Amino acid sequence: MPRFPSGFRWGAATAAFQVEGSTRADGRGDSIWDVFTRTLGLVLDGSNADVAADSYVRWRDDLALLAELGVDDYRFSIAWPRVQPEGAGTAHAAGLDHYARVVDALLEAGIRPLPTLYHWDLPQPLEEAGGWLARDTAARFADYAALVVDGLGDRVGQWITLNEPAMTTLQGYALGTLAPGRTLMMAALPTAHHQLLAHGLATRVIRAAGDAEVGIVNNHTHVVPASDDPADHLAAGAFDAIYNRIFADPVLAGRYPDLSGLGLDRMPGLEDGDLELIAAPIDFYGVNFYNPTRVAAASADSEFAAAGLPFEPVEIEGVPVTGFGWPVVPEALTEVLVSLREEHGDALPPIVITENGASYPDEVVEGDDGGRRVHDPERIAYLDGHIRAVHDAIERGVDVRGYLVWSLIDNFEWADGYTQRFGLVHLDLDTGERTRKDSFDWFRDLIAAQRG
Ligand code: IFM
Repeated sequence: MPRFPSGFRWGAATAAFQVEGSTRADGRGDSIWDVFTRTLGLVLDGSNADVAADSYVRWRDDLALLAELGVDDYRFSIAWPRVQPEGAGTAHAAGLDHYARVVDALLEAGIRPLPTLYHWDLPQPLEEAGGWLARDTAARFADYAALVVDGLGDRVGQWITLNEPAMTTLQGYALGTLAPGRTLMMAALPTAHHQLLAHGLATRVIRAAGDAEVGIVNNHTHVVPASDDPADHLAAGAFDAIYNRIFADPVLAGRYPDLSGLGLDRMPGLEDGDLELIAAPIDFYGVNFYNPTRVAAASADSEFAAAGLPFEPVEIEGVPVTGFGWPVVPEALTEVLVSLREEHGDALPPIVITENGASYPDEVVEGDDGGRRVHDPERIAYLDGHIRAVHDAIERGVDVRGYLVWSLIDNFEWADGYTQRFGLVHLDLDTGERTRKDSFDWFRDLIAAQRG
């Protein structure tokens, strides 16, 4: 592995709903995900996150694993329904106290807490009032952010506002494959703008409270046209707009991309002054990356054409795939990073890779010492390739400051339940037992070697 610049930060990530469990403990309210998981047939294996990795209870075990890995940063998220069970009102002390304990213990262990304020668990009462379709939800998010920053701001020096607003808009409100399970197709677009507005309002709250750093996390894919056919290029441009640019351009450049390929002349929901708020300077830009996407013009008889969409993702042939069937193409991460730099130049804030990783169907076996082991060479190869891809981007002039593996531990993979395992640590779903995978040892050794 090539050497990264000194000061480069290594870490691991999780999210509240995916690991915490204890969904009814200490007065936590329902989120859209509690309701989604209770609806028969929406989660692949019929599971829920009532226990998940039990991290609300076993957080000290997770902390011990992080310390053993030797990470600089731990990215976790704060559950909005623990802080405001009804999505409004004063801070619920028991909820905030939990995160205060976690943050204090991380700091004591020399690990920097990197909390995300919103990783998809919208309080259900807010969904019933319109969810992210309602502009008011952005204001509610700013109120919630103020409570959290007031409670933890003396100890937290870096905040992430939102995680992957694209997935909330596209899968949550357009396709219905994630909570809240709405199938509004193009009518879902106001949720993109309202989430970005929420980011802008929360950024203002964080700035007003002190000198903590702030950033947002977007999921990026490298979009490749399926052929040289101009129709495929147009389709790829439209896909790039709806997946990457609608969420990145307003934050990084204060404008929405050209939406004409999607049949729109302006972003729905946009009001005067919004873009100035959304584009307020941030201290870092979080990139989540998993795979590239090959895009063709929608064929006439496809479900995409039927839904009025001009594009259709098509298979990338001849590359390995993850357990999810996602193509493994590490160079695509370099391309995403270099393109961001080429497009935004010095206006691009330092980048942190806030998530990268892969699911594989891991199995626990008996190790040479009679203990439990998980051999996951494919995950090691995936991580190795993508970390090298980040290094290549740095060599090509991109200012990348950190890399966080998704995920510390196997967890509730949303609508796919527990069928996909992303962890460096294996989770026994019956007992909650944690077993280090080979990738855990590999990442620990990589961090140590980079420091040595
Ligand atoms: O598990 C998710 C995470 O919550 C958001 N980014 C992608 C991961 C893998 O699907």
